[in-house]
Amino acid sequence: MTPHMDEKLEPIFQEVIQRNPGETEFHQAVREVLETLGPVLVKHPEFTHHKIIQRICEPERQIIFRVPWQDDSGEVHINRGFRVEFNSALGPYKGGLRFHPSVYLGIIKFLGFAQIFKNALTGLPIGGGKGGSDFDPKGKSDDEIMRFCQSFMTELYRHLGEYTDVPAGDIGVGGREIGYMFGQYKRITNRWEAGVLTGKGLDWGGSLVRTEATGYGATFFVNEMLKVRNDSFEGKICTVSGSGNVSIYTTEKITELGGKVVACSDSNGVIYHEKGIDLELVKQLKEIERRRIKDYVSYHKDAKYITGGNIWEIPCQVAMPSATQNEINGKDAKRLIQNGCIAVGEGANMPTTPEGIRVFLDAGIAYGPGKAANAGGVATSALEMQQNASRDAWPFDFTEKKLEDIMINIHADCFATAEEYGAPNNYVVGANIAGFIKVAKAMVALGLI
Ligand code: NDP
Ligand code: 2IT
Repeated sequence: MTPHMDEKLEPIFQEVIQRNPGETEFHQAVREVLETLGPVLVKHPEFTHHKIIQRICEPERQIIFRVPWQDDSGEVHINRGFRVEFNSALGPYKGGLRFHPSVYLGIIKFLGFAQIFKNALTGLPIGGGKGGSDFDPKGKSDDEIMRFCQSFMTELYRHLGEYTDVPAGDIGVGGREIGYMFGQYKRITNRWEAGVLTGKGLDWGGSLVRTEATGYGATFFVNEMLKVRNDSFEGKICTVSGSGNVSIYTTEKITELGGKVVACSDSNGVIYHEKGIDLELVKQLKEIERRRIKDYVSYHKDAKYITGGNIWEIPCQVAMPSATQNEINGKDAKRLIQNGCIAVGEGANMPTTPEGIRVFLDAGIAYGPGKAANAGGVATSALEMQQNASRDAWPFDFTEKKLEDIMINIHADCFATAEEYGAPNNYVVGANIAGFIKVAKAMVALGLI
């Protein structure tokens, strides 16, 4: 099915482009959602009457600020900080912070927009938001990271709160950065307010399973798509791009479910290890020593490092993009299909271009879009907020089971919604419509705000 924009929605989309010039990733994310909403407006004329689409495309609040900091030699640097508080109909703004040199408003807005529908799909009380900075953490000392995080929070704190806006990690932001930001928030506000950030350390308010949640959740989602096709991970050859948080725990869960991950990557190159990726080594290199993935081959002589390589050229049955946006284009998607790929689950946000998505949908493979497949991370953040609110800490297995149940429900919701709207097996249609309807109904109920 080739998506096309409904004639009522086309002028709304054109207005979004005009009002947000140059924000190409934001336009892409809005187009992907609006292309699926035509039939919803037929069933729900009240959404048109209340201008829900126009309202949902305009963030409730956008904050852009200066982040000055000093490096170890005393030189001053200026970065730009962002927080886009997109929609709070269902709960406090919730979504990660990304530190990467490519960050600008268009990236934060695409992530924030997708987050609204993703968070709604979890069924938990969280609105949508996203933030970050064009700061590049690569090569920075621990002290430099701390000073940057403190400066970032010195402005951001006034916009946060457990009932207002609750950030977490994303690219370039993990437990270390959340720690420095939590410390600065506590110092400025004089409040030990656990619920203000998620992804905290286990000794100071964090939740078991949050570190693993996005990768585990994405794998559970793909497992559900495979089950529908009377299939499983057992014996499947898989490739998982990236080598950060999402990639690592996707690989861990795939392996537990009987699959074999033969390749991972970073922005410089690809590791191919036919025997199966040695995950303990990847954890040691990336989580502890903060090194590059190319160092993997100095420990495994039978593995190959392909400088500047394209991981999607490696034959696999299941592909799980877990690095960044637009990492699979139309050509990559065709190559994956030709090589026998039967399932794609997006751990990353918007990793497949519109052309790539078309190829997957036309081929009829199991394609799980990010806002459904990677919702396990933010869902477990919401479980962390529940534990913080009750000053409780749940055991690992209990929390993992909750995560698995949430992913099973999201899959079932997307699957049923796609059928209901005449697009069976199309999880793009299912995820966009199911997520949108939950938010739209709440927006109608809350009045014109
Ligand atoms: P990490 O910072 O832990 O890891 C990011 C990985 O992706 C690294 O291997 C990095 O390589 C690679 N990467 C990042 N940017 C690029 C780029 N422009 N080109 C090529 N490779 C790149 O981040 P996460 O694992 O947390 O995030 C990965 C993806 O998952 C993102 O799309 C994020 O939005 C999404 N996500 C994350 C969630 C979470 O809970 N953390 C939840 C839901 C989605 P290098 O080191 O070379 O930069
Ligand atoms: O994209 C995402 O869902 C995240 N980076 C996680 C957000 C969160 O608040 O846990």
